[in-house]
Amino acid sequence: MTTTENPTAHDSGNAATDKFKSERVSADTSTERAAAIYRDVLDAFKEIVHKHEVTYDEYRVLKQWMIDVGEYGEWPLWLDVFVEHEIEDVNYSRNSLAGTKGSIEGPYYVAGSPKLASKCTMPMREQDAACTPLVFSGQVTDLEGNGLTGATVELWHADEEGYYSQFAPGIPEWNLRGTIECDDEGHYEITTLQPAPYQIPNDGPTGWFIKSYGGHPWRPAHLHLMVKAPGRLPITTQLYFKGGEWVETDVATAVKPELILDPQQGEDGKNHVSYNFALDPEA
Ligand code: MBD
Ligand code: FE
Repeated sequence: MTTTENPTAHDSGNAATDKFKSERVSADTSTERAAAIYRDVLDAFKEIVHKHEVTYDEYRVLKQWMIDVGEYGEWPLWLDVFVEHEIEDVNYSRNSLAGTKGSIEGPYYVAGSPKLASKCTMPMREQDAACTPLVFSGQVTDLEGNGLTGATVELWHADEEGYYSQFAPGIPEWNLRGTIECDDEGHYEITTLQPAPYQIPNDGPTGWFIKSYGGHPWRPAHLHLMVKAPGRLPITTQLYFKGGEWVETDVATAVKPELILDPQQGEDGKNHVSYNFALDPEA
């Protein structure tokens, strides 16, 4: 089934799972806290099972589906699409933070992308360069709008077909991924391509899950960003495009009104947009 021309959910799922597994994670959760969370999770299950009078057939389908999600390597995908936005909300969108809003990381971030100058073009192939160029400029600042020295902007996004490098075969390793080193005042000017709406891999169990409730697998066109500066709280976020398809009904529930760009076509035929990132001080 697997061909190089048509990457499958199995390919991208397993690549995301392998990447995730390569770093062992841990959390310093106390026994008391674990007990409280465990009780609430099981209470929620109990309420749902009783409310809907879940049948044995449905229970067995759940078991089978969970096994399938694991075998397709789709836990990073499914969790980041359906759960991560709530985790992000609780942890980064608190009232005490005043800087640029965050959004979910998703399953396709890779640390260590090539360093690029403050004025740069993203690593891309000829076929990417044939798309409408997007010139994305701005400044990384503190909460008062002062430029920050030593800031970096990590950018990653899908190609025109909706594939991310390292998660689909046949794409150069760092295609459309880069770590932009801003100038001494936090400025950057990045030329990339205008991304297209994005269909999450849906020929596997996550796709089956979405079909089972009559949903759609689309995310609006988006850029992924991680912005850092010394002494500042880093942010992970995404930017979207005004009026774009699926902006109102993102399958991953990750759009925020503050994160929508409105690029304008310049006389050079390229789309141009400016966006600044304000970073909160480190806690
Ligand atoms: C993506 O590109 C993405 O951004 C998310 C959140 C989930 C799946 C694929
Ligand atoms: Fe994405």
